[in-house]
Parts: sequence; structure tokens; C-alpha cells
Amino acid sequence: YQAIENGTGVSEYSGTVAVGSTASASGGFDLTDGGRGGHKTYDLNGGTSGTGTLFHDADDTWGDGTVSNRQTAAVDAAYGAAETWDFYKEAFNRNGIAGDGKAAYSRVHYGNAYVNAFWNDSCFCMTYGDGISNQHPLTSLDVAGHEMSHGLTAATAGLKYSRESGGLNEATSDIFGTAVEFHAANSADVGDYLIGEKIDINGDGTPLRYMDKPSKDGGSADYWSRSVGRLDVHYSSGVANHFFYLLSEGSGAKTINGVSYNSPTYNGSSVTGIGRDKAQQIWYKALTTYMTSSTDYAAARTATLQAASDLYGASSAERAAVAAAWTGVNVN
Ligand code: ASN
Ligand code: ZN
Ligand code: CA
Repeated sequence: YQAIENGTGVSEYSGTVAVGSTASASGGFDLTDGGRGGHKTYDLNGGTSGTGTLFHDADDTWGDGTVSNRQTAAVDAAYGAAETWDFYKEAFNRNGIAGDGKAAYSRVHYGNAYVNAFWNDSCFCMTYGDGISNQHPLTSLDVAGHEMSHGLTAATAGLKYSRESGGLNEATSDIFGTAVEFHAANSADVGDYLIGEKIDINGDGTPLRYMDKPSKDGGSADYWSRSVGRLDVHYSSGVANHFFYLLSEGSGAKTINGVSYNSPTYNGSSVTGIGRDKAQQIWYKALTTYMTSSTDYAAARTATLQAASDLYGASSAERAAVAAAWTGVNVN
């Protein structure tokens, strides 16, 4: 597998990165990746519909790392889409988000000071606002991986975006957005179990979400309870994010790539992690084989146990760890 990258970009959040571009017939280069299905990055220039303008550059060096250069957000978005594509290919041999080799596309500079990013399945595209005061585009790698992974969920399990299935949908995006960040071979993206730690979404430098102890964000659930499905899907996701952290890294205190975590369990039990790579394989197989639009937390436990049996055996340590991690978040 050979990625095609010819341009160079200076991103806001990930340093200097390779970008895929294509020579345009009229001279110069378009921000159309020559590989990865031909992913394109567009400038909405404050608009909220359509595709705006395809980014174009005379010398194939893009952005300068500052928000005053409007190509900078495009570099982050294009890099995020490329890294996400490469992650799915290398981890799961999946050919694009829908598995059919078709590229999604990205739109940046949506609206004015818009503090969100989103996937839309009808355009098969990702869209990014410029953040608070137009100073912090929501284009960091974990956010890009999160949004693009909504396309994976839509193309596979189709988890309905409400109640417990909605929490599982959101968690799937956090799990794979995080996996993309760990997978990127870039010293600016060493990987962590935080979501949105680079986009200053709270204005005080804190991340949007924490997978080791989701309640640190002030709203997310650490554990399943009968009422968890009544929370916003970005809060009920906490149960599965916490499960994934426990399954990967285990309970208790741990420092990874310079970030300290301390993950509790519901019943005070201890969970031994099986590593991120195996945990990802289990979640992916469960999502793409066993989960459906109506899967709830109890069914997610069953789906991941079945996936672990398929991958590692019915009496494997991996399957036992899946059971222990769900028990650790009160899904029994
Ligand atoms: N950024 C949010 C998400 O991906 C957008 C939304 O809530 N619709 O879930
Ligand atoms: Zn989401
Ligand atoms: Ca992160």
C-alpha cells in the first residue's frame, strides 16, 4: 500500500505534513488527493451550503500554521481525512469509509465563529467551523477522525442517533478518532485518550472529553444506569468510551505519551488491558458484524464478546477482558 502525497502543508495542529494534491489543467495544484479515492477539500468561506471553492495553490505548499492563512484549516482537514483513510486501510484493510474506495470530501470555514464540526451522510462529507472568534478551527486530527467515523457507523451498524444506540454511535467515533491519532506517524500527534484537546473548545485549554474517566467533562456517564439513554448522545457515549479505555489500558493510574490517566471501575474491580490494537479489532468486528441500528449497551456487550471469541477464541484472555471491562462500567 503506497500513499500518494506530493504537496507540503503547514497545519494548525499537526506541524508540517504531506498533503495529497493534483496538478490542475489550468496550472497550479488543487487540494485533491491523488490517492485515497480522490478526496477533495473545499473552502466554504463563511457559507453554510454547497461546496464553495476547491482549494487551489500555485506552488503546492499550503498554509502557514496560522488562522490568518485560510489554507491552514484546509491542511489540517486534508491531513485528517488522509490519516483516517490510511488508518482504516492499515488496521482493517478497509477501502475507504464505506468500504467501496469512494472518497468523502471536506469543507472548512463553515459559517461564522461556528464551534462545531459534523459529518453528513447525505453528502458523504465532513464540515468544520472556525471555532471561538474564528481562532480555533475544529480541524484537529481526533475530531476529523471522529467525524469521518460517523460515516463508517452509518455504512455498517447504522446505530440510531438517540438513546443508548446513539451513545454507542458517538463512542464509536471517539474510539476510532482516538485510534487515528495514535496511528498517525507524526510527533505532533502521539496519541491520547482525550478528545479535542487541541481545539480549546472550552476556552480554558481543557479537552472536550476524557475516555479514562468520562465524568471529568462535567456531563458524561462513567457507568451504565437505567437512565443513561436519556442523556445527550455525547454524554451517554461515556460508558462505551470508558469500556474501551479499560479494555485497552486497564484500570487504575497510567501515564501514556506524557498524559496521566486514572480509570476507575464501578465495583472497584481491577481490569487488565489487552492493548489498543486488539481492543480496536474487537470494536470494529462487533460494529461491522454484530451491531445493528437498535443495539443498546447490553447488546453491545454481547456483540463485543462474540467478536472477541471470533478473533481470539471463546476461552481467550481477550474475551475475558471484554467481559471484565463491561462489568467495570456496570454493563452486565
Ligand atoms: N460534532 C458533533 C458530532 O460529531 C456534531 C453533532 O453533534 N451533530 O457528534
Ligand atoms: Zn459525533
Ligand atoms: Ca485526542
